Amino acid sequence: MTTAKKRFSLTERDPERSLEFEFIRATEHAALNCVHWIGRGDKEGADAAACDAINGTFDHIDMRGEVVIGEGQKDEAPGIFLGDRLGTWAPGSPKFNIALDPIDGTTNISKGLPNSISVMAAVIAPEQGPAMLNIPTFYSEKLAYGPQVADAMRRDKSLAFNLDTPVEEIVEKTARILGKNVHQVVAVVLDRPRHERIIKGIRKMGAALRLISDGDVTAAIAPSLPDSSVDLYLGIGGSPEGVLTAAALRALGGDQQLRMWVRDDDERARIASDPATKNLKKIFHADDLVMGSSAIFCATGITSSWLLPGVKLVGRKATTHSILMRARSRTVRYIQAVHDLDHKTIYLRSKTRETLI
Ligand code: VTB
Repeated sequence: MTTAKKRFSLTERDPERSLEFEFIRATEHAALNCVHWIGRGDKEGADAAACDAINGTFDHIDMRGEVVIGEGQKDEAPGIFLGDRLGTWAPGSPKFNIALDPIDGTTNISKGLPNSISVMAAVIAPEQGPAMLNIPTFYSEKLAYGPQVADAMRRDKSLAFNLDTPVEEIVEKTARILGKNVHQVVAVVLDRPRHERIIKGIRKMGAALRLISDGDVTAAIAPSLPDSSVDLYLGIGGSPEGVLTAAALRALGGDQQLRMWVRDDDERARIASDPATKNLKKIFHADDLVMGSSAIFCATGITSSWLLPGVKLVGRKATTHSILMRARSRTVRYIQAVHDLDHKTIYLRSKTRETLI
């Protein structure tokens, strides 16, 4: 009797273990619900469909989820925002802090381009304060690299680099750490005029540059994936995306340096009263952004990326590819699911009953 009770209490003591699979359902449903928006030139339509599915899925899950990092800050698009509640909020149900981006890469979806995912991170809510840092600036400078580089920098200070290091030196040190020639180092950068200096530096060194149009969560995780062939991610991108990336890196073992980047005087004035602005110059690492030992990261591919293949529709079957990881155990699960669209129903918040996709 006592033994049986103990066995069941594992899930009670560690609600991540069972709820993590509900998170995957939410991103799967978001991906499935926005698949018909691919290529239709309507970012908002796709985003609204993804949010509807995420909200609808959580409306049936007993948990108390508070969104501590949402979207909308940057795009002013439809979204799930800071302070929103996910789950039934049944009394006594597990309490989580949640960061999410129903779609990272809405422009890519609207154009039918690769590299879009539905992504979220969750951390068991601490007694005090959020478990994930809500960065008040729209953008941050980012520099992400894999576990081998992170470990080498910790061991040998002469190999270390940071956001202030000239890009040429970053590339050269990365090559040295990885035992590669400089021209074999692969660096990913968002294709934006603000990155002219970084792009020039990478090209000058003869390293391999991969410019992307949007979606830097997958790009910043890529160096920590064993088979991505990407070594570095550099540049200025969305701050919430940086925190989502940090949750993944806590489970994969790589790292990301992040520093707030103020766009203009209007933004400086807008955030002036935010206590976080005392850290404007600080370089954060993954474990400063996502704190504590409990962190779940999950994502489902919508269109294909370094991280995940996109949704594949063949006849009445849809195949989704997702990744689910926990920082505590460092387990990385790849979950491929085949959905029979004649039978598959999902909950949408906009509808009162389960609907076919
Ligand atoms: C960044 C990046 C995102 O949009 O925020 C980018 O982090 C926006 O950059 O992953 P611009 O404002 O310069 O267009 C994404 O690529 C997609 O939301």
